[in-house]
Amino acid sequence: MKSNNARSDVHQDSKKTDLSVNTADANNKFMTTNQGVRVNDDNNSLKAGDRGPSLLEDFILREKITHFDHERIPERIVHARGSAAHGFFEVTNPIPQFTKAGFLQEKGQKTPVFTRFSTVAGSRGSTDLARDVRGFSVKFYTEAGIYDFVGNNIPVFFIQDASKFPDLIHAVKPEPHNEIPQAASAHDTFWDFISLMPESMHMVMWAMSDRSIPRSYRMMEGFGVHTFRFINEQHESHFVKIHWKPKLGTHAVVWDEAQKISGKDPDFHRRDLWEAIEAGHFPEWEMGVQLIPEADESKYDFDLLDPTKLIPEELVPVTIIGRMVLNRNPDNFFAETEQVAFHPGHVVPGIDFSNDPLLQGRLFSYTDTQLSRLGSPNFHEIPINRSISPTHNHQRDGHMRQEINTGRVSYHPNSLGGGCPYQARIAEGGFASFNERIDAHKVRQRSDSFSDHFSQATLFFNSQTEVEQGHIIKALRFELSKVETTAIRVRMVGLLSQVDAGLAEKVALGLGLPVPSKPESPMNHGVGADADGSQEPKPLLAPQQPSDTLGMIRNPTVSPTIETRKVAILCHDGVNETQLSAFRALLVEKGAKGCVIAPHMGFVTTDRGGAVAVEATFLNTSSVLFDAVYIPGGTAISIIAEDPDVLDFINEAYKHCKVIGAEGEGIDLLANTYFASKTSNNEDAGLIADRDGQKDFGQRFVEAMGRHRIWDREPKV
Ligand code: HDD
Repeated sequence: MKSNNARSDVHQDSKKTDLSVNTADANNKFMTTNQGVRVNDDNNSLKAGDRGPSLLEDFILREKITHFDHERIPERIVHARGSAAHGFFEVTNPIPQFTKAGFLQEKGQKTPVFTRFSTVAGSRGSTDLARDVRGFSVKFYTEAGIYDFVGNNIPVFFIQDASKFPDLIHAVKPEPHNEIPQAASAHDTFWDFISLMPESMHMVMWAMSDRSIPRSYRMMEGFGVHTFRFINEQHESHFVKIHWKPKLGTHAVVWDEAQKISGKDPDFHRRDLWEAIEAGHFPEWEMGVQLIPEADESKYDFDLLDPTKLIPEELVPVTIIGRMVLNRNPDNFFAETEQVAFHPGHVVPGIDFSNDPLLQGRLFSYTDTQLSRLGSPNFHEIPINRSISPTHNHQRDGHMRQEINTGRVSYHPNSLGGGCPYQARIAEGGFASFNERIDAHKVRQRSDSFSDHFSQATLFFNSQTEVEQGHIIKALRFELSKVETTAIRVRMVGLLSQVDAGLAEKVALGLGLPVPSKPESPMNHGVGADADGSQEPKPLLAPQQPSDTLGMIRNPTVSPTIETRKVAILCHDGVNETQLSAFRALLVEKGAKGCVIAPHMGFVTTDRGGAVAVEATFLNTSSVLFDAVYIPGGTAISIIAEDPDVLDFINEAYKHCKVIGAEGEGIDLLANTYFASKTSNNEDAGLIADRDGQKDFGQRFVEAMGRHRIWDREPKV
């Protein structure tokens, strides 16, 4: 599958061309029925007299209503809420020595992709800002067939064996008797399950960190979670973990903000992704791999097959091999984002599976779920799922079959069809599974090498800054305080004491509980009762050095850019036009976006008699939807100085540790806010106040905003 650059560029658009066969544009066209008959009156059903009953004969009405009645399909059992975009993957550093995957062979080679991000627990209409894991799925339309990456924004998982997945999801979903709460893990059944599953503790640490409340889909890492295999031309295998690193850095909001965004704009992440792409700010990630030779399978003190463990980047560095750019929004949400069907079992030659028991179960689940969700084994024919490389086999018929197979042969081997379609030799691109030797007893058992449930949870906690640790503690206090059954809270504090004594103490304090001297054994509740009864967690791993890559504040992917970030510009009639214009020009120069907010829509007049278009009002927006706030001067600032909505706006920005810039009389607006006594930079690094028109105001604002949040302020709020 070699390709030169010219051919690659054609290939990059090949999925777009493929989809164009199915796109429909009604511009300048007549309205018709689904049978192609032109409709003369779409407003009145056929009746016996203008006041009489409707007639069964009205095929136009019957067709329209029948179709409407069947518009919904079952939502995904998990990851129901999501958003997606088209784009391409480009190889920047080919690694043919490790994989023969055709789409990874040449520098500059491009492959079309369709990428969907999601939350896990909520329904299709739930808020984007739930505290939850985010799905990160990429469909690669390669010349050798579809490759699906189906990962998350967290590198480990709650459970080690697929047989527990239905239990995990039943526990986190709204409780079955009253369907409460929606898109939230803060309830009894979730924590009941978790408190009996010590293997979940590593993932619990991630889920309670700010990773589970991202600022944007564009600012999340992605992880394949499982160890997969790369297979090269010599049929040699390397274990591989796949990572995505966002160009804009990994960033989060704070929990109070997340909850408020859920009310102000539950589509916050969906809108952010859509608007960024529409504005030409194409989201971008680097793809990296951690490669482990087959011979090193047992080198580490954790098991590569255990999905509750990660490989610290200090042990095996991440090698960047390509980049993904999302540059086109879908034309139709249902046809593309809703109907796209991912499957970790969709692999191409050069990529293969490991024996991770979670992955092995997933290999069954994803086709099965599409059958009930999309209703037919022909879901691969839906345009968004269709491979751009030709498909030929003897699978036939079924609901909604699109392909018209010619000839009389639908079996193999055959002589009547000349033996077609042919099987491909490996050299011809035929897929051959890695010939791993397996010599074992058939058992329902978990390897002892899976039994250390706490060491990496501790590693994660120790790798966080004090601010981030504080957020984990608060998140656990929040979640567990919503749990009504005291015994569950006690069990959880017991488990946390195995991660870190200080963590357990602080969470317990918030819950008004003592820390138990010994965690309760899940075996008291029938967990771990296997043949030898030995599923108690065992520490296996040597203590590990904290790693900056596990946190967000010190994470090497953190970037000081303010590109695509949103700044609220608080305006009023009489606003200082010179300051406002200079500031807006600065934002444009830095690739950021300003939004003029005023007491009313329409226009505000400037001090020089100009007019500035207003984009939002203090009534219809909120500071939680912005990354920073700017207040230009203007002698009439008192117009908004007493407005509680304006004061709330500034106070919330303060509370969420955002940068606030104020010039001239704009500074006076701070008098009634938490900033009241802090109008000099020395007192708050996030307050950029300039009464005298100093030249470096813009530069200082951009630098401060590039820090994302002013965490030094947090202890005060
Ligand atoms: Fe899953 C969807 C990611 C474990 C069963 N999963 C789904 C999606 C993502 C993941 C991102 C949404 C795909 C989309 O956008 O359409 N799932 C994961 C990860 C896992 C994981 C990273 C652990 C490492 N999943 C997992 C297990 C099972 C499933 C163990 C079942 C045994 N997942 C499903 C599913 C879904 C799904 C029921 C629902 C909708 C779909 O597949 O297409 O089959």
